[in-house]
Amino acid sequence: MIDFYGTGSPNVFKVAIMLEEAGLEYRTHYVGVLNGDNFTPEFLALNPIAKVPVIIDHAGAGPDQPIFESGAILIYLAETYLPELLPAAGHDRWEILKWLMFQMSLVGPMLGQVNHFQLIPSESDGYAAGRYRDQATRAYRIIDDRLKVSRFIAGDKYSIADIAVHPWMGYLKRHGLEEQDFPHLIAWRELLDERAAVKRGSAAIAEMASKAPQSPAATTSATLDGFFARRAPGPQVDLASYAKRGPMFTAVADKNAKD
Ligand SMILES: N[C@@H](CCC(=O)N[C@@H](CS)C(=O)NCC(=O)O)C(=O)O
Repeated sequence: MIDFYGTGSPNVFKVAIMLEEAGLEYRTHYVGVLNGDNFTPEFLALNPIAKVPVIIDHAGAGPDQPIFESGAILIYLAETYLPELLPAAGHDRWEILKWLMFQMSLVGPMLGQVNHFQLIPSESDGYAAGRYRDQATRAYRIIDDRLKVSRFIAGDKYSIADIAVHPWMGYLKRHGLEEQDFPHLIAWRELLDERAAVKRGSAAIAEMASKAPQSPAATTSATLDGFFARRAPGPQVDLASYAKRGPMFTAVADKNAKD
């Protein structure tokens, strides 16, 4: 049995897909990151960085070694349960790890910051917002170019690199880009959307997302300052306008809303 801590977000979605691909038994624990539940002593004991996802694999690493950071979780689960998604050695392993690191270092952080700047009034910081938008566009372009010459992200086989990148690609339209300009990315995204494990993982994430505060009023400015790790109060967050772009923090629901 695996305890799986998360919320409705792309980094958590990666882990849900992987657990489903491996056919593992797991129970989900919703962590209300918008309300600071990730800063409780209990949660900090699992992850001192105060972020989801986290897993505890009672049959493997055990409760003494919770695993955090979605890339590390994917590596752990592949090596422990599904080595075809990350071979133990050789050419394919390094292709997969290179592209996984690209996702962890560029795709997640840059697209995540675009999400952040979409939450506050656009005039709050034009230079920073523009820079993140440019870097995110660069990441989307790299992925489309890669998928023009490669069936999957790391080569001709589905791997944990695909699982890491896919959940973030639901934001493309919301980030102001046109799907028709990224045809290879969209074709690959649709191929992955059809996988049974992705559908089941998506349902698990939708269930976690449904526990998030439904009304902006349920989240206070002070907790959002905490969520954004602001040292001083920042621009007022406009959750209502953000919500109008589609359901919050769920790449999956974004896509469903679009369909
Ligand atoms: N690099 C981390 C990022 C995880 C992350 O940013 N998680 C967000 C939810 S999407 C979170 O827990 N944010 C709460 C916070 O930063 O306080 C990973 O890939 O696991």
